[in-house]
Parts: sequence; structure tokens; C-alpha cells
Amino acid sequence: MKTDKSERLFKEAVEKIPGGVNSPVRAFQAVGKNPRFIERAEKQYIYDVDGNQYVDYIGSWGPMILGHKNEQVQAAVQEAIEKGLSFGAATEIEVEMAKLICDIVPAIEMVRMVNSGTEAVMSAIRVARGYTGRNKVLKFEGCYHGHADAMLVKAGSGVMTSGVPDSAGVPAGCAEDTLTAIYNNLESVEKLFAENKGEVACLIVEPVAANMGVVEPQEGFLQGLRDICTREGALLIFDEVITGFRLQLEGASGYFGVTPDLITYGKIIGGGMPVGAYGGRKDVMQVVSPVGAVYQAGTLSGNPVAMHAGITQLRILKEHPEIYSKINENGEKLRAGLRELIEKYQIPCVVNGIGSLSCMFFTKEPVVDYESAKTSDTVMFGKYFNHMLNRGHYLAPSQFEAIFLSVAHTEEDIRRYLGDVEEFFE
Ligand code: HOZ
Repeated sequence: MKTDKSERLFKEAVEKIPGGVNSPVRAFQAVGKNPRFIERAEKQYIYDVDGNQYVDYIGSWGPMILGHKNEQVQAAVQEAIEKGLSFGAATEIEVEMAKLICDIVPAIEMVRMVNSGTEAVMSAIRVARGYTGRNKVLKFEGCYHGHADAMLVKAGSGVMTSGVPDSAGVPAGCAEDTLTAIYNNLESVEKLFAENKGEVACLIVEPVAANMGVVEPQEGFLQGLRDICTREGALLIFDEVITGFRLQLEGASGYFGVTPDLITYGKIIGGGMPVGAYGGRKDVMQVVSPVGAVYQAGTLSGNPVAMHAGITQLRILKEHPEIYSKINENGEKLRAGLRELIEKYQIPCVVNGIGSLSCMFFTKEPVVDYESAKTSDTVMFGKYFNHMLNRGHYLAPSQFEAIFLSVAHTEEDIRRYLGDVEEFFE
């Protein structure tokens, strides 16, 4: 596989961009390589600057659920561009978007657009603090909620990949109000609430953890969180940056039948454009300025081009429930195939996943939380990653991320994937 141009670009990049990348998860450091520079993408494929084609299992970290370059989304963007790029003023499309989200997700009565998942989480936490008049926030080890100060404590994703659980540059004061519990462990949550009686503003959770690899919530875990929050007067926030409009149209709150007080969303709402949103109970959302006293703002929030892309994608998802059957069935086939191979070759691996999100850990232990996820052999993951990359499968360059399927992925893609895993195991 020719990679000269990517290598050359990386040399130039590291001189001017920290680590040569604009987000750490794009670096291939953890798998002992330099990143491939991507030129274009179409359907389930992405192409690098050296002309190599890969089946893309990242999908821009989730939003490309329809595959790349969906014709309707592209056309909506082109049409929107003709009218101007940004107004910094109220538009009709924002109203349409808000109505559509409230219509799809029963837990959301009001919603505010922002520009990223990080911003959505930052804002939702401020809202929870403003609403409850409390300061403390409870999160889970290994869950990633973007890079706001208060959330960079035992975080997943790139923070976990780097092996440095707490970021430098976060003042102790910001982190001291963040409590961390163990995922899938209600006792650890109860203990923190008991130790901080009447002080916890909110509990934020990825309903399916997908930033320490993929870790599903065990039976009763999410409902348990709901019950504890209700009892303790704290708000429950589902961070659905990854699960929103993916697990099923209504996201994780619909899938698990647990209603949070607030939900945060990221890129999937923009169909590939930079978008995030947070929303939930009306009485809670009404603390947001200019109605209430919690300030949150943004010139590009509800940007018309991003709204046109996002609303088109959400409408397609709403009108075509068969999309979910297809991506979820392919996810099942992928996981079943991997488990068969693990059994056949007696490899110490476990496969986690749900719907179109999957992950293979190189460990014998069941992976149910941050500590068990960390037992995975990351050196072996690096070998597997490189084997797959050389055969045209573009995976996240870290053990602690998910495999994302889109509706463009075919059964043949899954068969090829499994064939190349078998070769690796052999
Ligand atoms: N949640 C994404 C990866 N797990 C974020 C992507 C990024 O940090 O660039």
C-alpha cells in the first residue's frame, strides 16, 4: 500500500499542528503508525491522498449513519449555501429542527442547538447546576463527555488511549466538584450520593459507554440511575453523542425505556456538519437565557447550513425505519462472526456491542467497566489494527473506541472483515 503522500503531509503537519492532528483520536500513535490523510469519502468508503480505498468503520465517529455523501444531505447543503452561510439570527429551519427533535424523542420538550457534543455537555451541566442550585457532578470512569474541564476526570476516548487519566491544565477547583463512579455499579453511585448528600446537581452517563471501547449497560443499571437521581433530587443526563438517533430513532432513552431529565447530542444531528444540542424537560430548559438566568450562547448555534444537513438526515432516518433493521442486523452478524472465530481459534478476546456499535477487546475478562476495559492487550490491538488497515479496513486507531456501521455497509463488507480477522487469528 503506497503511503508516501500521507507520510509527507504528516511530516509537515507535526511542524505546525500539535501531534500533526486537530483531535488526538486521529493520531495513530497508539498503533505505532502515522495517520492516513483522507481526501474524500463515498458510501461506506474513504480514500486517502495516496489513492487507497478503505471500508470506513469510523464514519466521522458516528454521524455518517447514512454512509458518506448521501445525495439528499449533499443537495440540502448545496441549496442552503445558495442563501448564505451564517446569519447569527433566528431562522425557520431552527424551528423545524427543534420541532422534529421534540417530536422524535419523548424525553425532549425543549432543545437548544450548539456546535459540538463538548459544548452540549458543558451547557447541560451548567443548566443542571443552575436548576438545582448545587455544584457537584457525578460521572463514570471511562465515559467521555467531551473536553470541558469538569469532564476530563478519568475520561475515556483519547484520554484513555493516552494513558493519562486526568488532563493537565484543569484547575483543581474545576475537577473537585466532579465525582467518579464505576460504570455498571450502582453501589458506587449510592456511596457517592451518600457522601455528598444534597450536593449533587446531576449525574451524566453514556447510556451505552462507547469511549472505553463499547460497554453495554447491565440490566437495571440505567433504571437504577434514574431512581437514585429522582430520590436525591439530582438531574439525570444521558450523553447521547454516540447513541442518539443510532441505537434506534429515539436513541438510548427510547431503546432502554428510561427517561432522563436532559439529553446531550453531538455530530449526528448535523449529518456530518459541526452540530450539537441539549434538551429535555421544559421546566429545566427554561432556566436557559434569555428566559432564565443560565447563560449560554453561540453565533454559529443553529447555523443554517448545518441545520439543513442535519434535518435532512434526521428526516431520512425517521422515514426509513428499515435503516435501523439493516445496521443492527449487520452489527449482530459482525459480533456473532467474531465470537465464532474467537471460539474456533481459542483467542483471548471478548466482543461487546449493541446495534450498530461493536468492539473487540483483547482480554479474557468480561469487559463491564473502565478497569476491565484496561485489561485489554493494547499491543495486540495495534497488531490487529495494522493487519486490518493493510487489508483496507479503516478502524479507529485505539482499543478504546467503537466500530460504527452505516446503512451503506453491506453483508459482503462484514464477510470480508471476518475473513481478514480469521487470517489475523491464524
Ligand atoms: N467521541 C469521539 C471519539 N470517541 C470524539 C472524536 C474526537 O475526539 O475527535
